[in-house]
Amino acid sequence: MRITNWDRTVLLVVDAQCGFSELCPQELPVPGGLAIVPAINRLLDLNWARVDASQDWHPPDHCSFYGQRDNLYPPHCVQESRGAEFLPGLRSDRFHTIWRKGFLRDRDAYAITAQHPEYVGLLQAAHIENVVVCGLAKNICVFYTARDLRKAGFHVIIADDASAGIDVPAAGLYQEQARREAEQLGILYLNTADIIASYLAQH
Ligand code: VGL
Ligand code: ZN
Repeated sequence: MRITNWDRTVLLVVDAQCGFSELCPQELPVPGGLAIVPAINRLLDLNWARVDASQDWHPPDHCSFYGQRDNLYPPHCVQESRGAEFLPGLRSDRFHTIWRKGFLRDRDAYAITAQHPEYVGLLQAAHIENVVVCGLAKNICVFYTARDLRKAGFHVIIADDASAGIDVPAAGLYQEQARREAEQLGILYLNTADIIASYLAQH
């Protein structure tokens, strides 16, 4: 598979935050979360039409936290806390826009599209055709983001080795299931090296 029209291709880095890594074991550590930084940085080195990032940004009493309404997750990515920071070494200076989400106590937003429905229209107005999605967690926020964008009509690629996932049985979220559903929707999984090869072939 070759990505064409690089001037119509966006990179979207999802929730590449300490709270989803081994650095915050009491939050939602995704195995291999820290290790995806070099691959994301290699993608960030390419010349994209836009580079967007989402950032989980919860109040301390967010409804998804243990003891709150939905009781699904340990407290994670609390506003202004270490867990909410981007992963160390991540070239976040390359982000054009950071889209915070999950900041309303009573509403969760896994995807940028859930919190910011105008994002799709913004991409359409810029004549974007392809979105490469990477980050954490591959089967949760990356998956829901990719799904929504695919349903909105974009070609969507998940950068496999620039993402890491985790099964969360309490929330009914499984890696295998997400991948199957994504592939059924026509979402492609490509490794960073293949994405870069495709880029170099056209530059
Ligand atoms: C996420 C669970 C709760 C994610 C965010 O970024 O994948 N997962 N909040
Ligand atoms: Zn969250």
